[in-house]
Amino acid sequence: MNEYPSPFHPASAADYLPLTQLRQLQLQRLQAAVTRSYEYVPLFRERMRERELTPAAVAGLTDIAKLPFTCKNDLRDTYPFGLFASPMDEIIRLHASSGTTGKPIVVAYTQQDIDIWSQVMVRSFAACGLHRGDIIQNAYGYGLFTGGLGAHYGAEALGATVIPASGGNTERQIMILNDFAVTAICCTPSYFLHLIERAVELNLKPRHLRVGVFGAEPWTDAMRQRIESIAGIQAFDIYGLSEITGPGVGIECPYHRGLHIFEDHFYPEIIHPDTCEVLPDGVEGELVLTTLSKQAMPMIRYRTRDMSLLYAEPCPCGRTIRRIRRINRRSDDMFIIRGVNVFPSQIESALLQVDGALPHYAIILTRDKGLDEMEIRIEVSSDVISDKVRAVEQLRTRLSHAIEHTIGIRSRVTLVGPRTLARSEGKLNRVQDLREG
Ligand code: DLL
Repeated sequence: MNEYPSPFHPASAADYLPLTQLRQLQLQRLQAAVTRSYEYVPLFRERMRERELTPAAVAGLTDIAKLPFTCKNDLRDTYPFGLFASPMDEIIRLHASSGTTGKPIVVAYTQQDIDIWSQVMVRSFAACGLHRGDIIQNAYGYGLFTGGLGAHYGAEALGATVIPASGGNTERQIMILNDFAVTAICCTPSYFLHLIERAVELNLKPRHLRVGVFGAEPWTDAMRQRIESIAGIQAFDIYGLSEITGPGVGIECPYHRGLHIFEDHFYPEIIHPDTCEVLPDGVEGELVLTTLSKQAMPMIRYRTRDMSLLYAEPCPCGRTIRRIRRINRRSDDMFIIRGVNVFPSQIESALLQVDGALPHYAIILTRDKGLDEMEIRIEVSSDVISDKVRAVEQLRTRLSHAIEHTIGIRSRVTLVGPRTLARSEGKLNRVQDLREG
């Protein structure tokens, strides 16, 4: 028996707008977003001028196809604040995420941006059946990563009790889950699997837990079944990315037939990753998102590199906002380890800073007791090999520190002799992902 009122939250009304009203709202917001970017973001204005376009070109929603794309490298090239569309004294928060080389990319929020982010998180939690009275353990990392604070503010705005556990320290997480009668948990799916397997081992399976809100990395239906059967909970897939806002761009509803995108704020398109042509519903391609209400850093046609498709048919839950298929791969070589996004080019830029390493390396991803492990095999030059063992050890330590400094997490570094790693004429796949699920 549910002792609390119906999980419907007033903020969720926007999930069910009549389509004509939704499209009208999207068009108005798109026009405002394009005007704002044109006025305040030089890079966007230049690209519009190259195409001989002004904001007046957007007379209908389909005109979005005329607009230039934005990509991660644009954030790198304008690092740190070059794409901001608000003066610094209106920006109340910065977050950061992995860039493709040594520096991260920076994202910014005004008070209104934070409020809208909280609202989409409220709608996300409500779609998972959570409400006032729920006790939510937030095990996403707090810090520059958007997962921690994004879920935190959303849980508070929902009226739930939030426990800012942050990531790591598995035994303490298990103690809190049990002692605080936690009803919902937010974390990456791979971390939850590790957590629940440890809890079962310790005979401490949480008794009150009924919902998991899992995202920030790809996971499969097989993984969902495993999580649900071990933990006895309902597991929901939540999607988002820093450039667009953070978690809460999209979420599953109880039907689990894809992720509803909160498209009154984030307008989705699917394009062919090579030709960039817009693809029809039902056809797989790269997800492109436009922020319709963001002030501090509007993103027009941001290429997420996440591969998905838009479902044409309405969802039985009655929400009118469209759904995308769960994301299971990307159109670039980024991979996610322990919730952290990593580009092989970041590893390359780290090891090139250290003398004695050759730019030949392989990344091997495995999973041990549910936790991601990363080994990086790096070729060393023959002068180092002929030196003493101590010199080799010093090189290994320097490389390991350089990589950790760049991507923020530790890896096992193995040094291998010259010409032992695979070479390729074309694009070499440096990552061997041996993790299951
Ligand atoms: O991962 C935001 C987030 C936090 C989402 C907590 C969900 C929960 P970034 O660090 O910028 O932001 O990484 C964004 O992570 O482009 C996807 O490749 C991947 N990703 C995020 N959610 C999912 C998901 C956060 N549910 C990048 N399924 C995205 C698959 C996901 N991939």
